[in-house]
Amino acid sequence: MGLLEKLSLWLGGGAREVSVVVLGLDNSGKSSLLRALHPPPRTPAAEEPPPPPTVGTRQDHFTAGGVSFSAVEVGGGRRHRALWERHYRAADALIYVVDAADPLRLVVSRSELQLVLAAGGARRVPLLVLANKSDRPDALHHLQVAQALSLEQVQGVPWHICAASAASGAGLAEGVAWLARELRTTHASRKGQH
Ligand SMILES: Nc1nc2c(ncn2[C@@H]2O[C@H](COP(=O)(O)OP(=O)(O)O)[C@@H](O)[C@H]2O)c(=O)[nH]1
Ligand SMILES: [Mg+2]
Repeated sequence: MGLLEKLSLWLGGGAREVSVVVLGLDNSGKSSLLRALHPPPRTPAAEEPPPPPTVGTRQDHFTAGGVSFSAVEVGGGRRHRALWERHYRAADALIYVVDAADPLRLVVSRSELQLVLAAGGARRVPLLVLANKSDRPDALHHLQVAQALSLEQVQGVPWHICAASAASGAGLAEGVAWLARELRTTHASRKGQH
């Protein structure tokens, strides 16, 4: 069973549409992450040739087990911002992918994340940060990534960071399980308001 189908089960089954937007700088591993999550179960990404670099605003979209998944690149400069803003505003959750083995770009990644969160305005959707490429020996510890991104200053948004590897699949189940718990809570409290 793919992780997204599991997510759907964790959410209580049914045909619930959960839209998860995946953002992050170019080369952080968004396409690889989607490939790792994409059903049916695939061979580990490490055994396949790497996905071609995403040019401009290529968008991945698929639905699995009632979970609708879409990815939009943040990279490629500010000119694409309107596009990811639109997707973020419509999303139920955000996965923000960071290349933990690229410390020089963490500052850029932090300011992009801050822009994304600011664009969300009053909408407060769960934020899962994946410190990706944790399989690489030069990868920073996920707590160092959290510090570099100033995650402790993120307010009003439930967030979680975990070490992950889109190449091996490590850490993805933990991250997706956290997301599912948060989404369940959000849905439950929304229902409670009606
Ligand atoms: N070692 C390692 N390499 C990764 C991982 N995830 C992605 N990559 C590599 O990083 C590069 C960029 O990945 P890609 O998914 O295209 O990034 P995107 O631009 O964010 O979509 C590719 O060469 C991938 O094979 C990972 O978890 N570990
Ligand atoms: Mg890509």
